[in-house]
Amino acid sequence: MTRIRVINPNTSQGMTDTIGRHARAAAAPSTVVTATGPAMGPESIESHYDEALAVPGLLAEIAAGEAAGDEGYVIACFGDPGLDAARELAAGPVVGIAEAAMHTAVLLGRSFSVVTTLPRTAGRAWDLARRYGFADACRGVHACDIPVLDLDDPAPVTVRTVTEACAAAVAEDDCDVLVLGCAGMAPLAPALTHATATPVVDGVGAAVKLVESLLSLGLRTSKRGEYATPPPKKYSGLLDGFGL
Ligand code: 2AL
Repeated sequence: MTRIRVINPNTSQGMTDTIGRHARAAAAPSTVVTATGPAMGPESIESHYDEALAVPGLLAEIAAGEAAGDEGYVIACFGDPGLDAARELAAGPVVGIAEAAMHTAVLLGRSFSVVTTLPRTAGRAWDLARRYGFADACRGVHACDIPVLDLDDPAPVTVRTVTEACAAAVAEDDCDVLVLGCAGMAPLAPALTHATATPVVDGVGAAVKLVESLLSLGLRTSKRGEYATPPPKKYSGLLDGFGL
């Protein structure tokens, strides 16, 4: 049995439930998926401000997972918020959905485009493509202009808008693969694959499978250097209790 904690870093319970269902569908029968969300933070993450303030709650969920015996973690938000800090805190592997989706996409084709939510999130997607070494493979980042919470139990018009954005990305960029830029889009992946005749990678499923793979290979985050446990110190004010 493998225990994976899938953390939705925003506080939308509906989105946590959707992510949990999707993660369990992707997971092996022997994997126990715990889908959680933070007790504090923004209800959706669609700005740098949201992202920064989502990280303390996310790290508290990593700490809770360590206490509960979880062996690996998925950060289920496309900005991969707090990824480096989470790797410092957790003993087991931590994978973000953007890095999982982008790494998976380049195994399926020579190029990919990202379809994301609001236009203001496109810069972060580009930053991550560069960080992970995919600046050449990433042909474009296309925003649907849909707020994150509209993707939870989406209306038909929302599904239509995402489908049109995916079709436009393929037509304009001539990309081989599409990457979904929000955890809330995960349930749409099969229909979008069909509609665009293009592989559509959802990062939630990809990250669950990557964490399972790393664990089954006996691989863990290196604790030799930058991802070693941070030095103990006092944290104060609202962050009282975060000191290690
Ligand atoms: C996201 C996501 O995956 N979850 C969230 O709150 N915001 N991504 C995005 N591009 O807006």
